[in-house]
Amino acid sequence: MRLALGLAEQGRGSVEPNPMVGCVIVRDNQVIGQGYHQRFGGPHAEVHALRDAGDARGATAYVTLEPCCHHGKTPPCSDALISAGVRRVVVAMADPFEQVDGGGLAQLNRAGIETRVGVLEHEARELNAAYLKRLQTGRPFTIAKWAMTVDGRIATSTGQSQWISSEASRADVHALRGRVDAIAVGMGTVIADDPMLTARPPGVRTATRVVFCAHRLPTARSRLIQSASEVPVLLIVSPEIDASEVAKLEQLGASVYRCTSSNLVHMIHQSLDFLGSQSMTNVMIEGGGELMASFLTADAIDQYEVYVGAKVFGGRGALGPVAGDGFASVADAAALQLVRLQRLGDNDVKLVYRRMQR
Ligand code: AOF
Ligand code: ZN
Repeated sequence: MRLALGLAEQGRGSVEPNPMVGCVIVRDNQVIGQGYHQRFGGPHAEVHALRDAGDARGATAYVTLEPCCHHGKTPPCSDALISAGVRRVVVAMADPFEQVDGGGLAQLNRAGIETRVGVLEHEARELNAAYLKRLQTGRPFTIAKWAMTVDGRIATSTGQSQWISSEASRADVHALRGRVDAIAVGMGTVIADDPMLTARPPGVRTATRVVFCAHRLPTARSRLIQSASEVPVLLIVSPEIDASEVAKLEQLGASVYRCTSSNLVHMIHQSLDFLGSQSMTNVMIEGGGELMASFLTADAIDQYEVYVGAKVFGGRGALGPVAGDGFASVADAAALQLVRLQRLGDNDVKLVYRRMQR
C-alpha cells in the first residue's frame, strides 16, 4: 500500500479534480503490476496496474482508494478487477464520491472477492485532502504561502523584499504554482509588485490568476492584464466597483466574478464557492497581508506553506505576512499542526502546517 501511495503521488497536479490513486498487484509475495491515475480523463490506477500485470488471476490488488463502480469517463474499475480474476482487494479508504460511496466494495464482495478497507487510511486521506474537502464542502483546498525572514518579516522597514528566500525555495514555489488551479492575491500586492503569478518553468497545470478587487481594479497596463489572453485572470469584484471599468478589463481578456458584498471576508466565502463550482481543487493564496488576514478571519486557510529565509530584517515598521487586526487573545489564535519540515538549499526551511481539525 505504501508503494501504491507513492505511485498515486505522481499524479499530483495532473489528475485534479479527480483523486490521486495508485494500485499495486501482488501474487505469491511478488509485485506483478503497478499503476496510477496519470491524468484527468485517462484510465484509472487499477486499469494501468492490471495492464502492467498482464495476468492477474488469483492476485491481490492494493488500491489507495475504493475502486469505482460507475461509468464515468472510463468504465468501472470494479468490473475490470472482477474480470481479471483478482482474488482479493485491499483498499486504503472508501471513496465518498456519491456515485461510488461503498458501491465498488459491495460489487467486489458480491463477485466473491475478499475485501479489506483501512490500510494506511490516514496517509491516503492526507494524500487526497484536497479532493475530500471539495467533495465535502464544494470548496477548493486553500494553501497560504509566504516567504519570511527568521524574525518573521516579509519586507524590510523600507518595503524591500527581494530576496528573502534562496533560489531553491523560489524554485519550490514555482513548482507549487505549477500544480494548483488558482493563485490568489489582493489589490495591494498588484499595486506594489505588479506580479505575473505564473509558474516558471511551467508546471503540469496552468493556474488562473485571481485578484480580489474590493475597492480597486488592476490597471490595463498591469502585467496581469497585459498577459490575460495567454494565462487566465479572474477578477473577484465587489459591488462598489464601477461596472464600465470592469467591462474594459473583460475586453482585455480578464474573467469576472461579481460578489454581492464588498466585505472581503464575504467575498472570500462567495468566491470559494464559485471556484469550487468551477472544478478547482487547490487554490494558493500569495498575499498580501490584508488578503491573508481576511482569509484567516474567514477561517478559510487549510494549509500554510511557509519558507523561512536565512536573514533577519528587524524594524518596528517591517511587516509580517498576516496583517489585519490579528487575534487579541492567544486562546483565539489559529491552532495548527505541523505536517512537514523540509530543508531547502543550504540555509532555508519550508514549514507546512495544517489547520487543526475542530
Ligand atoms: C478508481 N481508480 O484511479 C480513480 C478513481 O471521471 P472519471 O470516470 O475519471 O471518474 C472520476 C471518479 O472516479 C472520481 O470522482 C473518483 O470517485 C473515482 N476515481 N477511482 O477506481 C482511480 N482516479
Ligand atoms: Zn475507477
